[in-house]
Amino acid sequence: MLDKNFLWGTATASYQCEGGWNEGGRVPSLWDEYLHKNNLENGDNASDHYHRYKEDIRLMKEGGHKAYRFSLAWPRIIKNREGDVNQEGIQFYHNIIDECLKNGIEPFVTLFHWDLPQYWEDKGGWAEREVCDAFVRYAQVCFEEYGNKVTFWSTFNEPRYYVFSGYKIGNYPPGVDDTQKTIQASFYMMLANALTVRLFREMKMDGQIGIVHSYAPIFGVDNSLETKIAMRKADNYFNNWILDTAIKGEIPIDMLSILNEKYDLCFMKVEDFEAIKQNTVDFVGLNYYARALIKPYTDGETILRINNKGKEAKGSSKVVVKGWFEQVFDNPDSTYTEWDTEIYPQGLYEGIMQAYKKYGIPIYITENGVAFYEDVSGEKSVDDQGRIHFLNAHIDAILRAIEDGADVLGYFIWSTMDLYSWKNGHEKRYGLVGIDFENNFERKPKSSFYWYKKVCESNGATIER
Ligand code: GCO
Repeated sequence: MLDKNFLWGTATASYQCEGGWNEGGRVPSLWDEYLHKNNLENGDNASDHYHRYKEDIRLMKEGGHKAYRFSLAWPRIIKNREGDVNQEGIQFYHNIIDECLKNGIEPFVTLFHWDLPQYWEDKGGWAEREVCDAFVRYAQVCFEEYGNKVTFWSTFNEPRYYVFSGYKIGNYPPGVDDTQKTIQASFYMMLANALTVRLFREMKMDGQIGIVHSYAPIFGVDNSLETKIAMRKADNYFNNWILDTAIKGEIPIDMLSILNEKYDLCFMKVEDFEAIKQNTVDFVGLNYYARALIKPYTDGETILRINNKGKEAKGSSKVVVKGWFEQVFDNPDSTYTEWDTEIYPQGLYEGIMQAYKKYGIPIYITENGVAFYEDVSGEKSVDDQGRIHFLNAHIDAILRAIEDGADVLGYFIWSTMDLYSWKNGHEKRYGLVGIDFENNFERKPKSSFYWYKKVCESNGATIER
């Protein structure tokens, strides 16, 4: 039997759901700047959660949810590099947290889900130590304000994804391919994680602090030695760099020595390593969409982003990171979502078992879900049986892992409602609740919403096994 305190919930991120981008004293984030400048579809209004959070939280309650994972927007809370606080922004999150508590929903708060204030991006963003220190000051404001109401804190959402997309692959802002900066940004985020954990302990906060990682459990195409070596390198790149560092306080040494051959690591100070060693997290949040299937990369090989239908892949899960590492190989025998993510629930079971054996700390599955193209404009609600099937299989994988001894304490579906998807606009719909973006942001629960309500209310007993 699942523990009665298991946290069933859903998740969002501030930039992807709030809108109100220039309201309430919010200053621009790097995403506002980048999307506006490049004339790309943006999250100016997103899901209009800024104005409709009460309705959204009421729906969560109606849906039987026990927790809500969301992020605080740094650009709403801190006005400038001097650290001046924006009271209106502070109040907005008090309102959200209070509304959750009033409705019996546990707030599960992320401090950073990618919306760095543009005033820090102007100073070089996460590749600079100054930003790392500024983050800790921002965290302190949040702890002081919300500390007596919030039990679950996460420092970062998916640092690996943010850093590599922005600094190496270049498909997210700042949109460059610069390995030296990639290393600096990764390091400073992990240092900021440790310094924030230290602050949390020093302030004697009544709660727990963790980190949320985009987890890609590693599988090999065969059992050869070459593949095993490739898998280890890929694991360092995909997972260990974040997980070993945050949970064990150790940056993978084989990765550092490879990087040291070509790049300048002198910016890493002895006291940084000490801080990382001494300040590790209480829990880990794993976001699971798909595994990484690895085949060794031969230098000079042409890398194609091809999906199983022979077309160019849209999904970022198949983007190859040449150099750091090996290739993520599309498995032609697998099934894929409409957005080209491989569907592989067994990877979640195996990933949890591996992570639990290796780290032994409590795990929350902080994101899991599937995107479809859906038409929500009609009178009838969307009958998303494909999503129900997907979620059922993944929750089953989690329940099996728990039965086999893993300490998984909560599960959050991505996403609460349809959102703005980074660079994919509003077409990529993950929500249990549909949003008619064209029609006054009307909220329209899909079949999966009612299905999940039963799962939450029965504490998982309605999952088909
Ligand atoms: C998307 C992505 C995101 C992420 C989330 C990561 O399509 O935009 O899938 O929604 O899942 O922001 O934490």
